[in-house]
Order: sequence, then structure tokens, then C-alpha cells
Amino acid sequence: MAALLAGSAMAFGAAPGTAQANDGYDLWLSPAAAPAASPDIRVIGDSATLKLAAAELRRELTSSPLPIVLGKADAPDLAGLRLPLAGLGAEGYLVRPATIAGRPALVVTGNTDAAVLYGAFAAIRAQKMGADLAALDISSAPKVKLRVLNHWDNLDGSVERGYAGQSLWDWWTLPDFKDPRYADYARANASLGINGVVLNNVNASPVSMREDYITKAAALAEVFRPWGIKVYLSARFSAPIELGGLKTADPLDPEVRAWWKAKSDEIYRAIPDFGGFLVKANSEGQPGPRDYHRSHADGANMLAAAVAPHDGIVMWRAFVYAETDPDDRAKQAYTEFKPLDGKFADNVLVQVKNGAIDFQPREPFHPLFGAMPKTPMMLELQVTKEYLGFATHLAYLGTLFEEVLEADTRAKGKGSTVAKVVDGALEGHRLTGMAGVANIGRDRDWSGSTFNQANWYAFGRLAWDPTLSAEIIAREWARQTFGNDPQVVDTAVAIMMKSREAVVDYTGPLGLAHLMDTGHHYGPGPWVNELARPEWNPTYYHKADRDGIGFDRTRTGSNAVSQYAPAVARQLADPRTTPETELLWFHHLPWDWKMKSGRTLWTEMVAHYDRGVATVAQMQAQWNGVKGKVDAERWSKTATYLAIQHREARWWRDASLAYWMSVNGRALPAGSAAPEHDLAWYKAQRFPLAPGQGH
Ligand code: BDP
Repeated sequence: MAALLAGSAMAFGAAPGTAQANDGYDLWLSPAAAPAASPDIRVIGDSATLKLAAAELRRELTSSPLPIVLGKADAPDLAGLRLPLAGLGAEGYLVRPATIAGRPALVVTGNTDAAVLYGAFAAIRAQKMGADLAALDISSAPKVKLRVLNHWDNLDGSVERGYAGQSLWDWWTLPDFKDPRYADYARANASLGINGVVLNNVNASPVSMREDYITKAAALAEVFRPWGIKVYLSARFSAPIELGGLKTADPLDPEVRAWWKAKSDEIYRAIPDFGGFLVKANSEGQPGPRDYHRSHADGANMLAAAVAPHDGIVMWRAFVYAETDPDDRAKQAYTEFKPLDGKFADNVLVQVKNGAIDFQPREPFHPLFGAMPKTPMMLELQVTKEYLGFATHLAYLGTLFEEVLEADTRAKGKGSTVAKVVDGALEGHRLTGMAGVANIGRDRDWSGSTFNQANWYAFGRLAWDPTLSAEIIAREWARQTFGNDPQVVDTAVAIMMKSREAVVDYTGPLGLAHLMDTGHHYGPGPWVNELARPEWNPTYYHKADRDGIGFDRTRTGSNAVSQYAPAVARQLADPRTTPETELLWFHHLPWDWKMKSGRTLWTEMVAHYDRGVATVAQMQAQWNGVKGKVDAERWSKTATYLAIQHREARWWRDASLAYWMSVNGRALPAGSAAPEHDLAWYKAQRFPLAPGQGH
């Protein structure tokens, strides 16, 4: 808390006539200014979590027309009320007026302390959204059980694909020094209902399992616990060799199994509520069970057995593709995992990225969703914007997350959405999860820009309820972040809602993907074709030549469409029934292909690139319209970042068009500006020091 208070006090000089300066530290929560009238709050019970809940209400509520009573449903005075809490499970909350000991009060309750805390945050959110507390009657239970941030943080403080500064975790000074920021971080997560944190990178160092690092992780777990948050660790599959001195990491080897069991017991002695392991195996050079000719299920089940006595779980990633496999990369995860359905232990979830390639600005939903009915499928989303302009470009990802959650797998008829696969409704799974690759670092504003905070927010809200609307979430966030001026809120929401499509337009419209430059993934590189592995090259994905462009994933090509349920596969097999947003993902088409608009594919593509750049210009103009209505500090950083984004949108467009023209020999349609430089110039750009490349 201390840091949060200090953060708000650290005001930079506000320009005259503007709202107070704000460095973004407070996120969507209140600044530390003392409330006008501290509401009358009674806490029944004395757990640390209940105390935090009461403190939040005291700090965040401007006033309350009723005294507030906080406590678990079975607490004295509340138990007799017979409140309808049966369907709310362990984490659902209820907030409503009731008469307690003859006096009217607003009750904030649930079946556990954490539920009460979530209820307190819900009441705060409702008031900030304009609700009258006297008439508040809300209840909600999370639809997804494990709502987890994945930190790709390395033990040396760097963050793989992190664009908001160094890792929050200072492993070097842990466990002794517990930076007050750790609690502020946990508080922000709890305000959204996030209940788990994987502390270390999926490209894991075995050192995170060493005794001293377990002690460090335990110190973080202690800070997070009252906020309802468990810690998890990414496990390096070969740790029994590197740490244990064994000769093998074969998951069927008794010594290896015993090593993991002993290691798990050790972790649970230090962290009794440890959540479990996240594993990236046999992917991009990471070790795994395939090294021993064992399956992913063998590997996952070994770890699952080690944590099962402690109620731990294993999140086993399906992000696999092998250089030895010449098949379409988009097919490989399904090919490898689908036959394993039914072979995983009960406490394993298979964690699947939203799309089959890799967090591109747009991807069709991953064919594994709906294809493994016996296995809990955990959705992995990338909150950090590796492929959408790092921290600088404004891209609200709520719409991307919503698009995948709403996608209909047709696995069990119409309405078999990814959301229903993920929340377990489709197959009746109780173990469910959603993971977000965090965009959080040590920057004062946590996420590298004000609007990036909205992506953390949207992930948390959607993990609680995957059916929420991206627009409503944007509005909630904007109102809590910028205050109640309708012009500011409407402007922020309008900018957010079109921002992701703008990125799609200027980086890769109509289903194109993976066109970025090598390694750092910043900026365009559609020409790159010399990397060692074929599927690392953008040319592998777009397959453009003089005659046409796109990846044929129908029967005449890789037949990836056959991995979808028949109704979806049929739709995608024909370019005329494939959504144009995904056209070139599934089809290789001539440049003169007739689009629904009547334009040729080439003319339409150019129009998208132009629209992307124009949308960013509009976003700039809209933001200029709220100058003076948003504090100067956040306003000007956003304005400057939008200017960078505009310049770079133009760069993406120009470089891409220059390249496509060199391939297809066509001219630009009338009215479309020529690229600023020639292709050689774009090809010559180098960014060896771009952030987020890890080690
Ligand atoms: C890719 C990232 C890489 C990650 C990998 C993963 O470029 O840094 O390690 O995903 O998810 O998008 O494992």
C-alpha cells in the first residue's frame, strides 16, 4: 500500500488548466486521496483478507448511504439471513442490502474470505460506474477456476517479450526485502479476480527450483496470499539432470519420478498453497518427454502425480512445433495432442494459445478447442503486445480476446464457443483455466502505457467471465481510469474499440500473419526467407508470388481446415464462404480474386493498409480533442506514443506494399500514396537493441 500512496503523491507539474498530474501508478484504482466521508464499515471476522477488503472499501468508496457489513456467509449475524449463496461456490460474492440486528446495511459476503474481497471490489466498481449503493444487489461467481497471469520473467530481471521495464520480482533481494510494490500488484490483480501467478518464464531456468529460489518464491506467495492469489512455477523438464545430477529426465524413469515428487514436497513445505507447474516442453528447443520417445501425456502425468497429493495442478502447453516436422506449423499441435485426449491425469490442463501459430494480431481460433473433449483446455492469451507494436502502439486487446472466446468451434453443434470450451460448460469440466502472458514490469505505470493497462484489466475481467463484452469492459476501465467526464470516456472507448483492427490493417490484413522482422518481432519483414527453419520465415506464411498470395490450408494444400469440426471445415474449405478477415490464412488466391466489395484482392489489400494508417490518424485527432481534460502527464505520453504509432503504421504499410509490389509487379491503385522509401531501405533497417528479447 505504501508504494501506492507514494505513487500518487509523486505528481509531476500539471499544466495549468489540466486535471492533476498522474503517472499511472494507481491503474484503474483510486488515487490515495482521503475519501470525503469514510463509510461506516463493520467487519465480522478478523482474517487478513477481510481486513484488506474493508480497507479497500474505506479507501475507494466516496460515501455510502448505508453502513456496510462485511463477512463470510457463515459469520454470526450473517448466517441467519439465509442469503442465496449456494450457487456461488468458493469465490462468488453477493452484495445487497439487508437488515442486520434491526438496522439496514449493505452486506458484502461470500463463502470464503476471498469471495468477500471480490465482493468489495465489485461494490467499488459498481459505485464508480454510477450505481447507487443503497439499491445495489449484485452477485457473481467466476466462470473459470484458474485465472492466471503468466510472467515470462527471467531470474536475472529481464522479461522475455516484456516492454514495461525489468521484472517486478527482485529475485536478488528476495526473500528479505519485500518491495511494497508486490502488494500493490496483488491488489490490482485481486480487484479483477485474478487468482494465480506463474512467476517465471516458460523458457525456464532450472534454478527457479533450487532451494534458495523456492524460499524467494515463498516470500512472494506470502505477500499474495491474503489477496487470494496462489503462485505457480514454470518447470524446466530437464531439471532432474541439471539440479538433481540424474542421467536422464525420462518421465517413466523411477528415479526421475522420485526426484519430482521430492521436489514437489519440498516446494509445498515452503508454500503450502502452491498452485502447481506450467510446462513448455519440446517446443523451440526446450527439453521434454519427446526427447525420451515419451508422449506429452507421460510428461504431464509424471508432474501431475508429484503435485496431486497436495492438490496441485499442471498446466501443460500445447505450443509445440518441430523443425523435424515438414507439415504446416499450424497443424502440428493438433496432430500431436488430439490423440492424447483422455490420456492426461485429472489434475492436468492443456494450455492452448488462442490461435494455431503464435499470438498474431489476428488468427483463427486454435483447432484444438473443442477437439479434446476429455481434457480441460486452458486458453492462453498474450497480454503483452509482442506482435502488436510492443508498449508503444495503442491496441486494445479486449476485442481480440472477445473474438476468440466468441468463435464457434461447432464441436457439439451451434453455440459451442471457445468460451464454453474454456469455462468447462461444453463438456462439464470443473477444472478450468485462462492464462494471460503478462504485460507488467517495473515501469511506473506497470504496463508501459496507460492504455496497455486496459489489456491487463480486460484479461482479468474476461477470465472471471468470458462472456463479458469487450466494449463494456473498455467503458468500465476508461471510467475508472480517467473519471466521469463523458467526453473523455467516450473518446477513450472509441479509440480502443477500433485500435486492434487498425493494427491488423497496417501489419497484415485479410488473414495474413507472421510478417514481422526476425528475433525482436518489431516492424515489417515480409521478405525474410533465409532463416534456418522454414516456419521461421515470413515467406513461409504468405507464399506470395507473381500470381497470388496466401497459405492454402484446404485439401489442395496442407488441409489444416480438416482439423476443425466438419461444419467449420466446410465453411473454411471455400474462399467464398471463408470470412474475409481470415481469407489468406486459409487460401492461396490470385491477386485479381474478386472480393465481396467488388474490388480485386490487391486493391482491397492496399485499401486495408491505407485504412490502418488513417485510423491511427483519427485516433490521434480524437485524443487531441480531450487535451486538457485528461491530466497532462498521461495525456502527453499517450499523444507522443500515438505519433510514434502513426509513423510506424506508415512504415509497416509502406514496407509491406513496396515488397508486395516487388513480388506481383503491380502498381498501386489510384489515390494510394507511393511508399516513402524503396524496398532496399526497408530491408536494411536493423534493431539489435529492441526490448523484450530476453536471454
Ligand atoms: C513466442 C515468443 C517466444 C516465446 C514463445 C512461447 O516469441 O519468446 O517463448 O512464443 O510462447 O511468441 O513459448
